Amino acid sequence: MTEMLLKYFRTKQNHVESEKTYDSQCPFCSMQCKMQLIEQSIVTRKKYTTIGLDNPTTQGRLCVKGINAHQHIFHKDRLKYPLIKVNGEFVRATWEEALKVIKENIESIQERNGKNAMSVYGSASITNEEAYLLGKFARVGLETKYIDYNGRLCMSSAASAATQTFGMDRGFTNSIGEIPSSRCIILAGTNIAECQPTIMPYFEKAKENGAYIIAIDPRETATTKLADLHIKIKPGTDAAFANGVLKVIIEEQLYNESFISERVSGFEEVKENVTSMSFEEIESMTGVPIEQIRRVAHRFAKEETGMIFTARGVEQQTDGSAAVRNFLNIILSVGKIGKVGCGYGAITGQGNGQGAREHGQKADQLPGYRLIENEEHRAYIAKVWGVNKEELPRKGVSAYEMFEKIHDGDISGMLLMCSNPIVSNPNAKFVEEALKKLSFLVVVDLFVSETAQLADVILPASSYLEDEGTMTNVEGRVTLREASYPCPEEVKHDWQILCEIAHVLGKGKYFPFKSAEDIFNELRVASKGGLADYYGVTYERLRAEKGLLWPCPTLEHKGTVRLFENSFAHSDGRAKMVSVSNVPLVSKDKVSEEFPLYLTTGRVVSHYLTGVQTRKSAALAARNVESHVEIHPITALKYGIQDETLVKISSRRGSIVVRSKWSESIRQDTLFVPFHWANSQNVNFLVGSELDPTCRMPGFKLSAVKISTAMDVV
Ligand SMILES: Nc1nc2c(c(=O)[nH]1)N[C@H]1C(S)=C(S)[C@@H](COP(=O)(O)OP(=O)(O)OC[C@H]3O[C@@H](n4cnc5c(=O)[nH]c(N)nc54)[C@H](O)[C@@H]3O)O[C@H]1N2
Ligand SMILES: Nc1nc2c(c(=O)[nH]1)N[C@H]1C(S)=C(S)[C@@H](COP(=O)(O)OP(=O)(O)OC[C@H]3O[C@@H](n4cnc5c(=O)[nH]c(N)nc54)[C@H](O)[C@@H]3O)O[C@H]1N2
Ligand code: SF4
Ligand SMILES: [Mo]
Repeated sequence: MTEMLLKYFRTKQNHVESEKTYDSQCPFCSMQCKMQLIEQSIVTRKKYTTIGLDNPTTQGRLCVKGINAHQHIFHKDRLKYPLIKVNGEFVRATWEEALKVIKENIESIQERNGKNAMSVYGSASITNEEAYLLGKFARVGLETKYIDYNGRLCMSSAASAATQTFGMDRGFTNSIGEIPSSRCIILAGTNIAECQPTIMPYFEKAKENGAYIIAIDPRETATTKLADLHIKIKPGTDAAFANGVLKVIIEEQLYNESFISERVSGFEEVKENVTSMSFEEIESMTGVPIEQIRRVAHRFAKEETGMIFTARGVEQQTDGSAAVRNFLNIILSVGKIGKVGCGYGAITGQGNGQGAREHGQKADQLPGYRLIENEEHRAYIAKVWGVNKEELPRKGVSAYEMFEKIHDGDISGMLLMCSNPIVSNPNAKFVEEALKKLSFLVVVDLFVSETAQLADVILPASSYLEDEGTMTNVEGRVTLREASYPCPEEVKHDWQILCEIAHVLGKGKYFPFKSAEDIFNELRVASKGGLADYYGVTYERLRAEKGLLWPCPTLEHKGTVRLFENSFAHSDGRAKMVSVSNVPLVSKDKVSEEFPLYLTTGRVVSHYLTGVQTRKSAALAARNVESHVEIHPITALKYGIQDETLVKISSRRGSIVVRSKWSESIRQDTLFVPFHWANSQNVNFLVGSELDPTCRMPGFKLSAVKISTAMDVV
């Protein structure tokens, strides 16, 4: 028997004929865990395993998505050559054919309807080099003002809040390693345990060190379990909650007078605002007892150190930007910033959610956080790009508003790179109709996503294993993603694709790049002197120093670990507090007799965004094969909903059918549906089109809905 076993293992081992390893970074969230793919050749097949690699941010950890990331890359449905739609069917094409169709269509659209009739929709899952190049491609290659990207749906509230309050937006004001030194941590609308799992040890360590952790979420989650105090807030009322905390801090004189007088403006205005409010009003709006509000204020103000983190629960609201500013007001009022263990963190979402919002993909932006409407900024970038300042287009509109422009007839062509907007945008039916109206749509993707199905041309892009480039992670650390796996068949890198399209459009001289590093070296110069200054960052340094936190303005500069130690980024050096109303400027969807429940949306650990990638991964798909609605059993009984049955959820905009999941962890007035599934399970059919007036963020986290068993309504 032993001999048989030995023989079995020996033969099994012998089967491994060769082994190769490839270093990369996970294609999913902002932690950007460093990883290695091990490829073993075993007689007729290949075996793949992913392991974590040590690095300063994630220290070799991986979560379930990272461990299984390679599965979608080797999936049979991966796009391997260009496709052109002929009579409604996709047919295989050569790159020459695809580029010819693209050239003819873009030229004819722009001749007919002007340069701005073409648009570009980008992504924060591409590298810094590609995000930078996409901005340049729109302004110089297509000469259109219409470019925006999926980060508008993700980071725009936090970004605009930090810019307005601090004068500058880098998600984390401190390095991630400072979290364990914080004595009081507020986690507002973030589910890090499922969404950035490898960050958890920093918070666990803080807790071991005695930190008091407060989590604000309408649901109990794996994250709220870590907390000492869970504030089970009514969705959409974080701004009012923060006003309550400020009111206690101000009325009980827990604020830091010297910090305010030396480093802050606007305090008096905030004081007046919260003094005019009543605790009763705040309690009834938020559903949070005054006692809890008081406990938060006391703890945060009195502990030696404290940090606040926000994510999409607070931010994806039509007053998301104001709500974040109100949390920043709390930090400023007690002077907890610019010191060890004191600061703010917007928990960035996508892999390059930070870097992709800095270098010109946004409608109003040029590289290095420069502004497209600022004459000096235009002049500087025009010079770097070798064009006339006057030739640079002006600012365009936000992601969702581009779909409105299509309906209005202003935009008739789009190049879409690395996004699936008919699943991820609010008012999804309207977005789908817009894309169908386009006379020409090019989609660059790894797969034929739901959106790609509507394209005229689909171009196959390389993945995280194949495409080298830099990504700026959750803490603002620029990292070099090594990637050396060969591109399958005719797949090309996103940056190569942009260069090739620019060439056929006669703009090749502006896009002479032969490698990602070439592009990075131009980005360095373009960002020089801007707020997000990468000039001192080089590939060589990134390899040697394991990443650098920006701003890093010179080759000798060590990178900036902690921001705002002595002054803020506004010209007077002060942070700007601002008074925030409990009632948002753009009214939120209201519950009524017909639509009596709040719906909020978000994520589960095993799937990523619209699920195009993770639904292709057998190990991940098996964990959640379909969508679901979390519903409190008492609410379920009220509406006759059994556990594990199909239910219909409707809002004023549409309906979906998903499976019920009873859970006592959610508020009785609230439902939760993840957004990783399409078609009849696409929760964005329910979400409305109202946008935050400051940053144009949609209100993904709040809709008024009704629920019934699917049978009742069929
Ligand atoms: N597994 C997984 N990880 C991911 C992603 C993914 O799709 N899947 N996506 C990545 C991306 S791009 C992003 S942006 C991040 C998102 O990361 P998170 O923002 O942490 O994720 P969400 O689940 O969208 O929302 C967080 C929490 O907000 C709560 N919430 C809902 N409404 C409210 C409210 O009104 N107030 C408060 N205080 N809380 C509320 C929800 O119950 C939820 O638990 O995750 C990244 N990581
Ligand atoms: N209801 C609701 N809706 C939401 C949210 C929510 O919480 N609730 N969250 C919002 C947020 S935070 C975000 S970030 C958005 C994101 O939503 P989307 O922008 O739609 O993002 P993905 O689903 O990741 O789509 C990425 C597409 O690009 C492809 N892809 C992956 N890697 C590459 C690459 O390297 N190159 C190219 N060319 N293609 C690639 C994938 O196959 C996929 O089809 O969704 C938003 N929508
Ligand atoms: S999904 Fe995020 S936490 Fe998980 S392995 Fe990838 S980068 Fe790391
Ligand atoms: Mo996101």
